[in-house]
Amino acid sequence: MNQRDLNISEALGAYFAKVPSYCEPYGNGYINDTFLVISDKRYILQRINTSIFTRPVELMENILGVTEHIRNKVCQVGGDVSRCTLVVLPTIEGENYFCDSSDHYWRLYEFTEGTVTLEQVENVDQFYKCGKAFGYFQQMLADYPANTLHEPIANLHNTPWRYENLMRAVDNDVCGRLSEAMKEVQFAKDREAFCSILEESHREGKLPLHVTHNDTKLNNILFDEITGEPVCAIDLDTVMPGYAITDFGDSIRSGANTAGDSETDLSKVKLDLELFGAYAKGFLEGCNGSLNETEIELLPVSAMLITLECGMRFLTDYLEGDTYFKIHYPDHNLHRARNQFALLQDMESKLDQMKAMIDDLK
Ligand code: ADP
Ligand code: GN1
Ligand code: MG
Repeated sequence: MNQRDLNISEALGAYFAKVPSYCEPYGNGYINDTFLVISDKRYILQRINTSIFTRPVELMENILGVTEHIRNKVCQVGGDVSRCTLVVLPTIEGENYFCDSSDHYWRLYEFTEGTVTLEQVENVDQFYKCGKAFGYFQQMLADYPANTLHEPIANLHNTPWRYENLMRAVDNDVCGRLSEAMKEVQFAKDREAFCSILEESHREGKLPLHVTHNDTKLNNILFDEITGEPVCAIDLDTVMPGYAITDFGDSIRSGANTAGDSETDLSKVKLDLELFGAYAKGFLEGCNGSLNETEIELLPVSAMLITLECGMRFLTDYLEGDTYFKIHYPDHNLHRARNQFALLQDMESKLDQMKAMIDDLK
């Protein structure tokens, strides 16, 4: 039995008095190690990626607080409490997580039965529903005491900080890769002032902090397998205070690109305006009035900003030797950066159309 198996056995032993009949890798998440466990019923067992989430105990505190809050809210309105959010299960000893002998942290969730996740949208309506679910998630947490939340990853969506980080990587050029990326670095430099657009609005008091999800990809929504209706938002590791519209922007960046984020034929990389409009409609309905005038106005800009930010993160990682994002070949991060910048360029050319669509939804 290898070390990995040994740790799984240890984790299973912490949660189950009798060894479960089944435990296999599950899902397509990129961050944590996820397993489907079958014993008396189905469970999701996860090993938290502590190289990214360095304070797992604080992270679990966030998840417990937020899920309890959502359950209370749904209970108040007589909704389906069993599937409205993740359910953290205790170890035999009553702890909310398990730390194994190799210092790996584990947690066990109820398996949310009768649900599916989607890696790509099959139709526009699914993206509308995804927007509605992430908007609703924010609405339910609108009165959560945000100052009690820990920050699991510092500066995750601090775009000016991401820009500075890129410039540091350019100056250091530790891998000697800068000559391959001059055009992309210039692309980011040309947009330096744009990086601060949300921070400036925040300083002017127009952009409030909300409790946000911060990883608003389509596959972090569970859909009912029969009705196709959204059931809940999962993957709550990055929940922390942030700008509401950053969640909107990251969904558009990841879900409304006409190609995948590793596509190297950049002529295929475009913003799908129909998907943009559908998501915006769903998100605004889900938020149900919790966004102010400035936030609504900045929705298109937030999609552009998060796309620029993500491109800069890929580019930084390329220059620093691929230490953060998993890569499948040596230039993968450079190609991802080019892809994001191509998407941004297309968004820039469609800004007026995006704004008109948002105006129509007001
Ligand atoms: P990652 O952070 O690695 O993306 P996730 O928490 O998103 O990990 O989990 C990975 C996948 O596991 C999800 O996309 C989903 O398919 C499945 N999953 C996670 N939690 C549950 C759950 N409670 N019920 C059913 N499926 C789940
Ligand atoms: C990371 O691994 P994945 O795709 O779930 C990253 C996101 C980026 C995304 C880009 C915690 O998420 O912020 O947008 O890659 N998550 C973290 O593909 O850094
Ligand atoms: Mg996920």
